[in-house]
Amino acid sequence: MAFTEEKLQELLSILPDKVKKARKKHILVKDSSQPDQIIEANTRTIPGIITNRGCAYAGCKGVVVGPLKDMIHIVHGPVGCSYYTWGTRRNKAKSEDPTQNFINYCVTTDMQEKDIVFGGEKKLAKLIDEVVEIFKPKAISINATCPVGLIGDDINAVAKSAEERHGVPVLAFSCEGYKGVSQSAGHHIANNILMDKVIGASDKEEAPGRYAINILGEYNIGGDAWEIERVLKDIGYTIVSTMTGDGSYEELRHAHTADLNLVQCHRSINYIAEMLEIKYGTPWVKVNFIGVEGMSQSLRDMATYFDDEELTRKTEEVIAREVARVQPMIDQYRKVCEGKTAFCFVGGSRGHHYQGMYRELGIETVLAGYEFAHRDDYEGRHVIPTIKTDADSKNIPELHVNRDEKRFRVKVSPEKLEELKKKIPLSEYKGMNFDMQDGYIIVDDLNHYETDEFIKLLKPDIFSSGIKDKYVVQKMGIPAKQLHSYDYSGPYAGFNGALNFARDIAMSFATPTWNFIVPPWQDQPLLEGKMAEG
Ligand code: CFM
Ligand code: HCA
Repeated sequence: MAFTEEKLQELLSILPDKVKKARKKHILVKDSSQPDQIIEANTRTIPGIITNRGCAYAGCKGVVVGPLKDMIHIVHGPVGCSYYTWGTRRNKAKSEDPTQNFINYCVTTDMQEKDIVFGGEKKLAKLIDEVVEIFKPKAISINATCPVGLIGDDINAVAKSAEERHGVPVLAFSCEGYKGVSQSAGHHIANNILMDKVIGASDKEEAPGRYAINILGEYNIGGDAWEIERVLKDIGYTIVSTMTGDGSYEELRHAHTADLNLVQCHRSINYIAEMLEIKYGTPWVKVNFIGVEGMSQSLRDMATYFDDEELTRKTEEVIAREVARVQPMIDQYRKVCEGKTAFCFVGGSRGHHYQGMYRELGIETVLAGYEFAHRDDYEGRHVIPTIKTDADSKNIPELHVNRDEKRFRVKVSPEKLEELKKKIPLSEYKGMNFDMQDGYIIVDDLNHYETDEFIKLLKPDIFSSGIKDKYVVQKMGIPAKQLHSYDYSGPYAGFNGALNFARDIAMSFATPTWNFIVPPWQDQPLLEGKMAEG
């Protein structure tokens, strides 16, 4: 057992009682003898504790809306907020029509003191006029930052009158930063408006090809979506839209025509998946395109859903070809990685997606968690299918693809059911999503103090999280891999991505750089020691 409840109590003991009590609920020492372990999530961060979370505006504009390339995204607020979501998230996009690819622009009203005092609506309206004149975009978004809500600017009214003036759709997102407890609130706001105003807006009823899918919750960081799409197209899938990496307003309008929705990042887009099912009856499945095993399993799950001989054959053919190509090279990198340990703390889904890829490299994750996930992410099923015979279905067997508590159903013959049962394990998931050994840590909304302490106690060989803590950790002599931006490398998804990841992780162990750094606890007295001396 690497860690114990007692050690955790000790780690938290220096905190004020109220804080200690609050944090205790967000940290678990994995113990498989207790299958009902639960973690608290999606609650307000303790002020001053220094966490990695972002705000609702970051989740709406930065994450979900920002990657749509054929729209101009206006930030109504301070230039700093605009610059943050423009420069931090690695939104990558290509377009067949370069006049409709605005991904590199950073457009803002640059609110000043006088706008706060007298209101910023006129400035915003004028900016929309300029944007239409200069760029002629397919559509425009207005994204509210904190001051907009505080002073009461009515962005919906500005959007409506601009729409009438120019005949261009203007979507207003009331995603003021302070809404909710993290960027998660912003995902929800973005999902609602995209569903309300964009998805399904075209009058097309048929998908443009066979096996039509949408890839939801895939943001093309480092080109991930391009690698996934390469493989899916090769197998024969028709990709109606990707939400929202390298995505477009135009594509989104037809998204309702797909046969199946894939959900890569459940946290940020489950709302759209749910609404598409309710409104259009499109089923959805969780996928995980990270790692050779994750990718292969997800492709097989998709083929099982479509239940088509040709598609299944092609799926197996592509998996065999790709694995034969990348696995021997990954195995070489694995030799450098084997036996090492990692921390894997990311936003709302990569915390568990990357745990699988680490395992494929022989690296054990000793601490994992999410910045802002909800309990259904911690407890949700990793991937999918179960088969049950539904009492309501009058004994007609149905294939139930299970996600969280809900299921979608496809009627199948009894013979087909028997055949499928052999392929799909019957399982009911209970417990944590993180597949960790006993004694390791699952932590929600990790903060600066806990990062320091867990590193000292668990001494991971690699730390993976984001820009905010990367450099603190590297100065301790521990390689830090950003799993948000991939440290400007990538893609990391799909088969080629798994190879890139293996190479980058092996490189971070092999570099001689670490020999030049001595962690402070090895050559300096600890704080208590210093105080005792003084
Ligand atoms: Fe989903 Fe994301 Fe993530 Fe996320 Fe993010 Fe991101 Fe992330 Mo940074 S949508 S939850 S809000 S997978 S921006 S592409 S890397 S925290 S783990
Ligand atoms: C955000 C975006 C972010 C930040 C990354 C990081 C991203 O939360 O606003 O902290 O390193 O992936 O770009 O999550």
